[in-house]
Parts: sequence; structure tokens; C-alpha cells
Amino acid sequence: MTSVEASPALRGFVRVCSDGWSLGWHERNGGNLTYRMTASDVEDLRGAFSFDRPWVPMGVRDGSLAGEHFIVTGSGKYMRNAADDPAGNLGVLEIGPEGDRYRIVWGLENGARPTSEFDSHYLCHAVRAAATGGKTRVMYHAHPANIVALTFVLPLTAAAFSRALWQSETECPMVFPNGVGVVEWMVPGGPEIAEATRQAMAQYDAVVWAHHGLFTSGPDFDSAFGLMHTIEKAAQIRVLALSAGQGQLRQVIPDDGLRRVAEAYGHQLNESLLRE
Ligand code: 2HA
Ligand code: ZN
Repeated sequence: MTSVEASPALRGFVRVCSDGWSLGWHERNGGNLTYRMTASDVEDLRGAFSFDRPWVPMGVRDGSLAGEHFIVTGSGKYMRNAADDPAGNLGVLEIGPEGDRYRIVWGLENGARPTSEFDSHYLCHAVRAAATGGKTRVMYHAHPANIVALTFVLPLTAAAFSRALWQSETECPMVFPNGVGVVEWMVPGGPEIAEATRQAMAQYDAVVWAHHGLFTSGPDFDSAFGLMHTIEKAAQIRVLALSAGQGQLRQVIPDDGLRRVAEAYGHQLNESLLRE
């Protein structure tokens, strides 16, 4: 039997925690990560699970992911500590048959609870799984400084953010041709922000939380982490350019250039975001 700590799923999960910490995206207990396990992940590890902890109601319900298992970060836990003590800082949850409760089947030792953003993660998993034919498995929330800084100077719309980011780094139209969503400032950790994020995630695989951070998703750890990294890098370039130019940009990649980059890599740019 594979131990949970030694499994590829947990090792990939911990690597995102450590790398995000190293990049400065996870001050204190900031940020959270969830991974929807595959049937074979669960099969390999079932012997290491225990089923004696109580069912806990969630603040949201979605039956489409009933019975699924998630690796999650713990509420109040620090990303930098995940590698040293996975069972104390991370856990595996089983979702109940109605999609409205979970129980901890591994980890989150000594009374720890899943991330305060689990409701948001759960609804986003449901909507991204539906949008991608079940491919999306990773949901990642971090607090990178530059994308947050842009939420103080750009209009809080998907069009403004997507275009500004696309224009800032040639890589962007090929990495996120569909653009990024934006959720206005809200109190984190509750059903209101969960529902707003779910709605944005129905269209976008990345969603900016104003004055707070960024959510990214993807089929695996590399793509969700890479999307976070690419968006934050583009935001950093935008912030640097706006600072150096005292708010003025002399030139940017033209809209037609954005289209051509996406097309060169077999993607279609989300044109509706260029029309606004
Ligand atoms: O502290 O990032 O959004 C965890 C968070 C809440
Ligand atoms: Zn946060």
C-alpha cells in the first residue's frame, strides 16, 4: 500500500505549496489549494484512509461532485509548513452523497479543518469540471502582489484585466486566450464570494479577487501553478511599465497581434473582451 505522503498526488500538491511560498504568494496562512483525486489515486490510497470522523455540513451544495475525494490545505495552516508535516497541515476529504457535506478521511490531525475557502473551491471545481468535461482537477488560490496591485488601478472587469495582461507579455494570449474573470471585493470565506467566483469560473479558468488575490484552475498542478505564475508575471510587467512611465504606456502589443499570437498556437482569442 502506498502511503499518502509518498503518493504522486500528495507530492505534486506539496510542491505547489512550497513553490508558491518561495515566490512570496503565501504570507502567513494566505492562500489555499485543492486537488480532486482521480479514481486510481483514491484506489491506491483507500487503505490509508479512516472513516470514523463525523460528516460536516458545507455552506454550499452541488451534487455533481458527490462522492469525490479532495486533497486540501488546512484552515489557518501555512503553505511553508506543508512539506515538513503533510498530515498536520493537509487532508483528504470525502464528499457526501448529496454534495453538501464532507468528512476528513486522512490528515488534518489534531482537530484541523479544511481551508476557509473550501466552499469557493468546491463550487469552482464543480463548474470547471462541467466546463472541461471533467478535466479540471486543481484549484489554486494565492496572494501574488502585482495582480492585487492592479485591482487598485484598473476597472474591475474581465475585459480590462484580460486585455491589460495580454498586452503585457507575449506569452499571455497563448496561455490564457479565454481571458480572466474578476470578482469585486467581498468578505472572503463565505457563500457570497463562493457563488460570485463560481459564476466567473463558468467562463474563465482564472479569476481575480479584487484587493485580495487570484484563483487559477487546471487539469494538473503544472497548469494551475503555471497559470498563476504567468498572470502574476504579466501583472508585474504592467506594474513596472506603469510605474516607469508614470501611468503612461507609450506602446503595447496591438489587438491584432494578440489575435495572431493566440492563433499561432492553435487558440481562439476571446474576442468579446476586445470589443468592450
Ligand atoms: O488565508 O487566503 O482567502 C487563507 C486565504 C483566504
Ligand atoms: Zn486569500
